[in-house]
Amino acid sequence: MRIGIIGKPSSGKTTIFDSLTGKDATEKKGHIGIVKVEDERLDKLYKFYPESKKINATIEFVDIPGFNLRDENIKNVDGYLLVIGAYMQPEFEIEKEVREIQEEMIISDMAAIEKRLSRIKKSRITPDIEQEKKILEKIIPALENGKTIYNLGLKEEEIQKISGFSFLTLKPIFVVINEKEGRKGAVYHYQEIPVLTICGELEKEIAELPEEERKSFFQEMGIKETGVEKVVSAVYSYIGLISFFTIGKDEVRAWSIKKGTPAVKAAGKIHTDMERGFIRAQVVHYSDFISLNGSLKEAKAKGVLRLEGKDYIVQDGDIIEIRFSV
Ligand SMILES: Nc1nc2c(ncn2[C@@H]2O[C@H](COP(=O)(O)OP(=O)(O)O)[C@@H](O)[C@H]2O)c(=O)[nH]1
Ligand SMILES: [Mg+2]
Repeated sequence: MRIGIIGKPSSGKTTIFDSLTGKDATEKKGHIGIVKVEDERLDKLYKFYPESKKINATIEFVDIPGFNLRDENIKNVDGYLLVIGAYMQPEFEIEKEVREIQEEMIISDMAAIEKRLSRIKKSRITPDIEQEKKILEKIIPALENGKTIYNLGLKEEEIQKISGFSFLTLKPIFVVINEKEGRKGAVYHYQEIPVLTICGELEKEIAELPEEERKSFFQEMGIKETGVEKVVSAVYSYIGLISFFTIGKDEVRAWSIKKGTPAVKAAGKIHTDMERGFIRAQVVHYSDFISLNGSLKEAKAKGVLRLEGKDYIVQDGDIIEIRFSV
């Protein structure tokens, strides 16, 4: 999962990026930062395998300077965090700022579709191309009416079919209001788009504190949730992500996938060989595993450890082992 941070100059993109990817970022290279997704369940699973390595699920954030549609980073993300610099402008309109960005994205997607359709006109129509054409022709009127592809309610297989275009409006947008200190607590709404309020400067200071000091700082300031926690939980719920786990003596690891992902695709997330040579997924749910004190043997005896086929829809909290052969 990769989220691009966009917005006007000086809105606070880099400040927010630093606060999200500060000390906790496992890796930080220039304007890309990888952030660990905290999960208590993973910590509990790790206790059964203390010799192993604990690996959290991650979200990548990209600080995108300026909104240049030719910037490859703009396309190469799964969603956008649009920063609105409320700290410097007491009056701001979320709707206007979102619309401005969306309109540019719509124009860009529209141009890509028109280019493709005029190519298709000149080529031999195979059933595959016919199908693609149908989807593109369904998208056009929506874009013309100022709607995004994301809100069009396309089926998963239709989205798959057009994934090669990297359409900008197919990606979700989150709004972050970069608020002045002391003005926090305000609640904003904009249609169905999640709007988070973060005080960038303050969050950046927090991110720079050593771990031990952060807790007491939170208490003093009355902060319940940090900016990172807010953003990560918004990304998970709005994009519809769930986590599954793999456990063993080498590593205990959390993986994030979209709700509704079949076992064979989840396997592919771990390793392409596992998708290619998929045989079965051995599955036990986290809650069963914990209530049986981490005993896979007990889980098997109780019938909660089972073998599932490639179409099994992975559930949040499933602990999975892939049987495969290549
Ligand atoms: N007072 C205040 N200053 C901020 C805040 N966020 C950013 N700034 C300042 O505004 C300037 C531009 O911020 P920056 O994050 O670089 O904006 P970018 O151009 O969107 O990346 C910097 O000098 C920041 O220190 C904020 O919440 N409060
Ligand atoms: Mg910047």
